Amino acid sequence: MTDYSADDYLYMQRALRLAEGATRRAAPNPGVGCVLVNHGRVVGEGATLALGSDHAEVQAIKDCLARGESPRGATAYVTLEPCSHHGRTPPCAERLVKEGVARVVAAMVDPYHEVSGRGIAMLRAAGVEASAGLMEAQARRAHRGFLSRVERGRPWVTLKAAATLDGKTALLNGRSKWITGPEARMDVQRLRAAHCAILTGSGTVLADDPQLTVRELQVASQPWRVVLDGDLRTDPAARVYQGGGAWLASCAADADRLAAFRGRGVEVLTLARLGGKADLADLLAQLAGRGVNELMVEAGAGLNGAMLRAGLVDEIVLYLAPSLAGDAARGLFAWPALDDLADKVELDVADVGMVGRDLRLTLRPRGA
Ligand code: AOF
Ligand code: ZN
Repeated sequence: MTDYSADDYLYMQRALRLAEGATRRAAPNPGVGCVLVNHGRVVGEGATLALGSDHAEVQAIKDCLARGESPRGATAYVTLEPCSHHGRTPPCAERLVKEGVARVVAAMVDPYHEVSGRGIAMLRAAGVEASAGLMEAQARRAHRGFLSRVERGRPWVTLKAAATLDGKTALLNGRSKWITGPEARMDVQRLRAAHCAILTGSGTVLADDPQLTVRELQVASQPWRVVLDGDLRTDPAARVYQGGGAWLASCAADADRLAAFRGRGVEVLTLARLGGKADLADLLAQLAGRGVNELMVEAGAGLNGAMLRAGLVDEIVLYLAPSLAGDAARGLFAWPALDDLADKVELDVADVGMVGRDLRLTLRPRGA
């Protein structure tokens, strides 16, 4: 166990903040943060750029040199173990050695099979004092999407829902617009912008014809939009399929109908069936295979319920409007009636706050 100083924590905290800002642009790579400290001063910092471009360590070194500072003898704080492999870029561990960095403090070991401890070993072999484990829990949070994809073979899944205080999302006639206020809707835009892909179901596309794009914020690229439509009930002219970046996930094999989607630039993912329904685990595995680290689910009660019951939801962000819609309205999560309250789904509240006039709860399925 390495002993870390109060300063070590402070600099790692700074690296973690850099990491959080880089997550989306770096995907499917982890958005790593790196801070270089020499003689008690920050002399360089950086975060991972887009895929194929510089890793965080190289950015921090370039920043250091651009400031006219020296990385020689410095300590590098990185939120993930420096890589040891020749991937799209040369190994960061090698570069740190070459620049004369004396000490490397990593928040965690990189679970990616090409690295997994070799970066630290490479540094030590070259005489650099290297350790991993400072603020690991925070780093696991910052890199949750990458870690989920590498360790579990599926994206980190955040399910977003908006409901009245009595848990209703729509009237029985399907009307569901404007449950929450403008601030909550803006918050949802920010949430979308932080995700690699947005998943919805055929029911939502048929009922609401949503676009599922980021519109109120500037983004370098739109998240992919994924529609789960097992039986091909949606129309290729639906808004979600327009403008590129849309994927259709279906079990259907109707070549003509699928060709109509492909003709509009929609990519088709063919899913296995499980108990007559599209296999959600297969869907998530395929999304991971396409580099989706973080997936946001914005769907109706059917898909919400199925995802939750399948144990495929990591976090729920629930906006609750201070209004009531009454018993005869649609709920958030559909599944068969329970006979025993012991079968209820238990959640833990991770965070609660207000957005405008609405409540926002962040919830974690217990045991997830
Ligand atoms: C680092 N620093 O900032 C990041 C790392 O094939 P490449 O070159 O794009 O490398 C991808 C792998 O490198 C990725 O899967 C992960 O294991 C690691 N990411 N490593 O030293 C960084 N983003
Ligand atoms: Zn690297």
